Amino acid sequence: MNLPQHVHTLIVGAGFAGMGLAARILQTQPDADVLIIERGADVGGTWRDNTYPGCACDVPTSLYSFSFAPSADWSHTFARQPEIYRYLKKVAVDTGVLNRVVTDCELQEAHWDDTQALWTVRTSRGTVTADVVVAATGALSTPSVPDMPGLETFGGTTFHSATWNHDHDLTGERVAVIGTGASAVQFVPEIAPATEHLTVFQRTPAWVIPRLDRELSGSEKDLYRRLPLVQKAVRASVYSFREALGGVLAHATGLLPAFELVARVHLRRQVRDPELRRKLTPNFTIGCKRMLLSNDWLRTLDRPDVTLVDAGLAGVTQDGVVDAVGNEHKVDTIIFATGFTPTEPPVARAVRGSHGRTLAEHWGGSPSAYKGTTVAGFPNLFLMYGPNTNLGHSSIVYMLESQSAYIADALEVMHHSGITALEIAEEAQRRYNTRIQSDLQTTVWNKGGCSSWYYDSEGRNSVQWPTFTWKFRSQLQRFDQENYVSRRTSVKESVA
Ligand code: N01
Repeated sequence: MNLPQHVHTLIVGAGFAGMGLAARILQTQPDADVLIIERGADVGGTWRDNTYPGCACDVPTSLYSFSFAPSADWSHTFARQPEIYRYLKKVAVDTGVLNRVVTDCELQEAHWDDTQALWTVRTSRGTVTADVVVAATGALSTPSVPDMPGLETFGGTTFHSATWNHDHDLTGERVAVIGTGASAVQFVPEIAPATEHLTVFQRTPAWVIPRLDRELSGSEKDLYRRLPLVQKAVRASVYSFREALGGVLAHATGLLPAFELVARVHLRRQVRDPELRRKLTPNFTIGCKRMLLSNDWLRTLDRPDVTLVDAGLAGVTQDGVVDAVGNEHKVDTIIFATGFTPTEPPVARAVRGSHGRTLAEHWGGSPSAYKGTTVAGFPNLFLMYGPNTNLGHSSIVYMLESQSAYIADALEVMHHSGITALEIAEEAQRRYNTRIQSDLQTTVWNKGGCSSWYYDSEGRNSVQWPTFTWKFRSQLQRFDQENYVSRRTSVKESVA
């Protein structure tokens, strides 16, 4: 599909967020003037890009899927990456969203023209104007690679877990893995048996609990197909359990020692070496960093052909990695499992608001938004998975669907009221964020004694949602026009 000259609603990104919003809009208005631009060659977002061995969802799939597109085909309670990618491609076809996607089309720059109340969007496939832009680019889409001295001199192979090099055979190689987060715990057990030696560099140990995963039987799948209400009930029960967990992490941190006990027993069962157990025991409250789910990560680290280095990193030589105590670990390949840049999303550097500054300049390293969705100074711009919408316990798809409902409602309000420009009032955004930051103070994410990617360069937690997810949904179920400054023609009228 080619890029038109103008579109009413331009969505950037065809992952869970962008596809979900487009599907929601098309459900009620099949002729809606909505288009998605996608930098990749296909829909699927993070589930298209992350193809590392063992890649799977660490939230039960009954909840980590669209509420409007249940599937009875999942192989396990925690679905694997290939089937989630297949699912998204199928949803794109079934909902008609695929016909609205321009692939291989990367957003390069977008600026707001206040006089015309219009976004001009420059992409790798030409320029398009839009009344409304939605940034659905994902918080965990741009790989972060640490700036390690000497990395450019390394003679072997390097890649990031999110851009796995499938052409490179790790069999019989000495491999270094940097990082011990949610991605590493999934692929390290998969590659360890093939490598000659695996050296895992850990900066901070994480609490790990068992993944209660199981294969879904044929009769279960049949039941879901014949009685969709049963599957709905399962989804509701998983949701309720996750909400209860969220309640503990946010409001009842006194109960967390019970979870810590589970993690300690898991560690004791899987690792025989007491010194290794010591290295793997965190010194912060469980839940402060994302709890990791794995049945084989800890056991893998106990293998004789796997070494855990917790001394920190000093740099890279031509044929190895040097740790902070000066030992050189000779390796053929370095795999970075070092996560992403959620508090510095590249889209923020590309989008320029009414004052001529980019979102990144406006944020100054500390993102904030109203309801994680709109930002003062950036009319007719909506963010999905924006600041303070991330979860440590439940499905981001639930949050994204809440945002979809809010944005779709905003578009309807604009249409019916003849509004050409809509912008959150600065005071409403400020009040909202004061409350979010205050609510975060009592949560494990803020007081659990860890450092995490939830904190931005200003030391502010601009990533986590601080409480139950139903509260987010109830705040976003209706577009609250009264908190916005809206313009119908060229005269700005404050309705705040
Ligand atoms: O990244 P991470 P990830 N030197 O940020 C270490 C989601 N996800 O790709 O803990 C040395 O969790 C860093 O150390 P430390 C999920 O939300 C979802 O694993 O910061 N080490 C850490 O160990 C997850 O949280 C699914 O001290 C460095 C690791 O690298 C998010 O993606 C599946 C370093 C990074 O861990 C990211 O996961 C997988 C440095 N300079 C992932 N910089 C689902 O199933 C970083 N590290 C939905």
